[in-house]
Amino acid sequence: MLIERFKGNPILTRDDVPYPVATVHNAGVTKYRGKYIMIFRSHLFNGRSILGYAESSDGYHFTVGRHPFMEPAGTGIFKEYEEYGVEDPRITSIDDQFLITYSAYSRHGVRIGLAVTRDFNKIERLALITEADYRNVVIFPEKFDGLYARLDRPHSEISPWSVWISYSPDLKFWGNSRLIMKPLQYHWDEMKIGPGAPPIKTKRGWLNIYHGVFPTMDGNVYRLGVALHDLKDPSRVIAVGDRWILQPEEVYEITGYVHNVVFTCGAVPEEDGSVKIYWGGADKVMCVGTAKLEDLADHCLAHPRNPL
Ligand code: BMA
Repeated sequence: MLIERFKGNPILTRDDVPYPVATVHNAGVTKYRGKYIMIFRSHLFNGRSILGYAESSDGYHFTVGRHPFMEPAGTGIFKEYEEYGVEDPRITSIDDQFLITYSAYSRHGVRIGLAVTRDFNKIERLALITEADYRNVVIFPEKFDGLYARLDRPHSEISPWSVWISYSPDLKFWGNSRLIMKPLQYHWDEMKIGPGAPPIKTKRGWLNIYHGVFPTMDGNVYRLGVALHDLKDPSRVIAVGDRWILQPEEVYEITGYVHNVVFTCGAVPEEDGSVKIYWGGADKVMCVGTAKLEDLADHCLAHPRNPL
């Protein structure tokens, strides 16, 4: 097993939240001042989502903040595009600040918002950084030739749900976009793939832990896979591991708000070469497991497939 599930899973449920929510899932996680900070998604009882805050000293036992962290904006352009809710946050630490990307839902579709914080107390919405029909934007924690880089996942009928890369000088304007990874027909991720956790730097390349979806008669199954990107040029995918690294197996992954889902928005690398991978179980609870970064890189290289 590449990923060892924490025995105390699920680590966070709606019962841990001091305000009324139906779910706790798909959380971005990072470290700040020696603490693990988790920004999680919750469905309200009207089916729309908000983001909550939790913190932990060991990465396993989290305490939830008394109030929501982010709710749909009340003013300006963000109000118009977040009307239906904010979802699936990813956190990247870069330049002494934390960048939080999130899906902004509205009557115009889904696009990506970018908020910035230095202390998880004061948050500023910087920009809406995609048009509609984008989800799953993860920003690299380093710049490349002076440019920020992100993986994202636009959708079109001709080339459905594939992974692209884009660059930006200022986090607001993004370009030089290119498709770099596609779903593979009749494989576990044949229907959709999308970036999961913000990429993690290892000696052998950037690890991109992503999700893949397979359609079945019983609905879609969400699993996790991993790909390795070149350290200097992340648009170059060195290898995509052909086999999944995690699939719904435990009761809290098989049944919940949406059945058969493991979905990651965050993973925290540790100094000992391990990584804590966080995932939502069945869109209802938060889970964690550990893996070795070396093993994940080996997995990509041992069973590689063509990214395109
Ligand atoms: C995707 C997103 C995720 C969710 C997944 C499974 O389309 O909505 O937030 O975890 O479906 O329901």
